[in-house]
Amino acid sequence: MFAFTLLTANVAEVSSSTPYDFVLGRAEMWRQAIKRLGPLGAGVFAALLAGAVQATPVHYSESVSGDLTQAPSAAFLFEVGTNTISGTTDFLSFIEPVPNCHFCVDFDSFAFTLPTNTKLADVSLSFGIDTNNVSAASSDFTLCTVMPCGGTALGSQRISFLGSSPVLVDFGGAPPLEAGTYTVLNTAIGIAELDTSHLGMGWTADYKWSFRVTTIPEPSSLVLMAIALGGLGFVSLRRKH
Ligand SMILES: [Ca+2]
Repeated sequence: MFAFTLLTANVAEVSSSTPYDFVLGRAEMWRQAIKRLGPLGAGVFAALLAGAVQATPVHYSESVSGDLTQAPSAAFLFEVGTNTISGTTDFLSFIEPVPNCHFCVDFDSFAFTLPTNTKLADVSLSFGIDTNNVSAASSDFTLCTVMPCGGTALGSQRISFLGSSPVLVDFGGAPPLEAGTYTVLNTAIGIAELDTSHLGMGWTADYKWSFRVTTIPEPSSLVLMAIALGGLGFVSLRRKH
């Protein structure tokens, strides 16, 4: 955008049939296109430029890329848009020991980074659950600024998987969050057994986290955009005179 402005500012000094003329021709083509779009033309143009350089949000699925661990080992670099983390969590209790599993638990923790000039606008969790002989099924999630969370919790929230889905997760009012690295720690999972003599009681929940990340306009970006739009106006005035 900035280079484009410098070129248009030299319009009166450049004679025809130079390499500059080709670039200026393209600039004039864009100016005319924006003019035809009307007052919103400049905004549309800026949005198209921003979209052209925007990266793709994260979409992580345990079924494709592997199980997340209780001690957070996965770290995701989020991008502007809705980033999703999906998987399965469970608490299965067996009164009679079965091979490799008397109390089977699956905690899922992870870390994420918000790039510079972005913020985490909101977080939601959707889920579905299968239960067997339980009256309660829940998980506690804690938001921290470092891994694995020692003494730096920003907030926590208990999610009942027997409640309605999705849930807006605010971790005790922590979001919106500025750029940085954070951890979502699955700190505990709960169960209430209806009948302790029952074999294979417990619950299994499929879940999907949705992290909506938005852009924070940089003051310098706003200045550059104003200069660029001023350049477009400069070209227009020179053409008229
Ligand atoms: Ca899992």
